[in-house]
Amino acid sequence: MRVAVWVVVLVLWVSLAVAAPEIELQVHAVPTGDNLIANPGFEQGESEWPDGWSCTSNQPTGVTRVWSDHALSGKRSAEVVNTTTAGSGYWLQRVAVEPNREYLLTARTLIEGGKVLVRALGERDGQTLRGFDRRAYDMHVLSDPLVPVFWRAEWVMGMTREPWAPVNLIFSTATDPAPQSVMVHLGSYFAPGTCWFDDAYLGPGTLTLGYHVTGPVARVQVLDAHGKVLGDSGALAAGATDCQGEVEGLPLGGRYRVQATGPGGEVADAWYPAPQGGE
Ligand SMILES: [Ca+2]
Repeated sequence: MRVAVWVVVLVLWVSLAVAAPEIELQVHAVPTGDNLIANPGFEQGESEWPDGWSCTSNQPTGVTRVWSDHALSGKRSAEVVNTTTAGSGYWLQRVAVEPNREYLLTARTLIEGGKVLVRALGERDGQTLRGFDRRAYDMHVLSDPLVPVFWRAEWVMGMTREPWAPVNLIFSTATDPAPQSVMVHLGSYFAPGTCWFDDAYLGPGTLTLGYHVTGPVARVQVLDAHGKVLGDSGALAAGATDCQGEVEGLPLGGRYRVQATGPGGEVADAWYPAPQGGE
């Protein structure tokens, strides 16, 4: 089954010198297989809790979960209410995984406040697998006065976000040892606020890399990390100042480069994922 929901992972802006092309990237993660998560829309269940999901919290009185009737799809979603900077709490589901695979874990997420964590914690032989702890963070506003200084910039997917935008985690099980399962965590990470999750997905996927180049531009190419050309605008008309395109079906775990060449031969680059500097 191909899930025809495209989700925006990240918008990157690369600002360059005057007269050089400017490149905006929009990368979408596309689910391409069966969803390994049970009850992904939190619709099934009786009485108090949705089927297939459990929970954990380090502050059970400060972080509470609600089987919410506020939903993106259907009638229900999974809500987490966090009242303390000392608290974290998650909805949990164990999902079997296979070795040597690239997986997409994503959930549409409404963040009224606080910080969201989407996590795949590896397990093997019934134990947590040390060293396999994959995480993606998101939050509503970067400038929140409660933001601790130790938050790293790459944890934050956007200064502001659209309601029910996805939080995406891409992880590989090409590790030694490989996990036999992951414990999916969807929840609130050490910041007060309320968040909701709906339409979770874990399974195979691809990336669609879109670009928008502005400024004087003669040609745009999309390349992989080895320099192989994956997309090419060809020579643009003289005087062109705008070029858009996209490449579909890219492997989840790859690195990609959009290269824009100006009319004078000057070259601007934008990478996905963005280089991680300063660490
Ligand atoms: Ca739902």
